[in-house]
Amino acid sequence: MKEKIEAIRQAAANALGSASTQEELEALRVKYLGKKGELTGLLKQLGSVAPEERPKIGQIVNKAKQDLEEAIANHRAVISRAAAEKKLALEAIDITMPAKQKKVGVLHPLNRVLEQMIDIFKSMGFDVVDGPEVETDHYNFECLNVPEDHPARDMQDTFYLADKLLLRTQTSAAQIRTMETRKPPIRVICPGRVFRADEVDATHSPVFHQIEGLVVDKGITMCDLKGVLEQFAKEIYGEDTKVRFRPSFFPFTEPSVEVDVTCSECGGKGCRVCKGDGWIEILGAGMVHPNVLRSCGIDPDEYSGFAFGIGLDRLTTTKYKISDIRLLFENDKRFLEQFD
Ligand code: 2NL
Repeated sequence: MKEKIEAIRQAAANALGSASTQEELEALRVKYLGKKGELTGLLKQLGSVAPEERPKIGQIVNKAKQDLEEAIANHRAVISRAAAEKKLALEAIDITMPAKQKKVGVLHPLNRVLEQMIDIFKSMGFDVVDGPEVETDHYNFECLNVPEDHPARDMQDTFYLADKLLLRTQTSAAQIRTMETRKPPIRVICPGRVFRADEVDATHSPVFHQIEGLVVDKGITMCDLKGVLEQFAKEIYGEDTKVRFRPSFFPFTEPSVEVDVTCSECGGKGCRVCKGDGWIEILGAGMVHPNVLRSCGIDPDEYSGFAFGIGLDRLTTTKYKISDIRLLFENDKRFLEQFD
């Protein structure tokens, strides 16, 4: 009997040494200590042991059971500690790793330049006004002193939706509405999309963007026009930029001017960007024609004003040296991402 106990004890100790999971431990416990377990079985055989030996043998078996229970409990603790340590090691976070950069969108180059322009004009006291893209002949042409037979009114140049209903060719109409509803002093700019039935090429698109400005008050002169536009040009192109005003013609202004700035690429010496000229045209402007003031109910003998129109697309392409206006409308991410 003693040898049997010793053999089982030895076998159990060996099995315990090679058990590495909780499941294996549990199987081991059942094998030796369960209801039908080997050590439990020994206790049942006590009857066949000589009576004087029984207490001794019983004690030895119980001791073996106790030792094994203790050993299993210890081993259980070791295994679960090892498992917890392994889990922690797997979940460890290396806080010295560089963070993943989340890609966020960037402003479209047109919006970048637009925001800059709005900031400049706001700082000079201008409000931003908005208007519909679908306009009437009345607001788009008639109020602006554009004669019935003017080529701009031709189907070739303007998108008509119906008789006397069209896609605005400039944002002036929004300013006409402003003059109808506000009393001078008026200082507004109106940015927006405009439409012309142009052939598409590197410098023309049937949809493009304009920012028009309008100032109306008592005693407004060409000096105010020059001062505001010169300040604008210097803020957009840099303090060293020179500005020149050339006589021009628009039906809605008299006198009218076109405004050039010294080429920001070559500083006025002449290069590929300015086509050797040294100057780049950036906008058209003039003193608001008395007929336009009159059509909005403003007395031209009491008030005067100046207005200007700036092509946002051309300003953007020259500022960022973009070779083709179509790039602004294709929404190719590879192009847009460059304006980070
Ligand atoms: C250009 C430049 C211009 C205006 C737009 C304007 C607006 C009102 C009254 C008078 Cl409400 N004028 N806008 C003035 C001069 C030039 O645009 O190149 N246009 C074809």
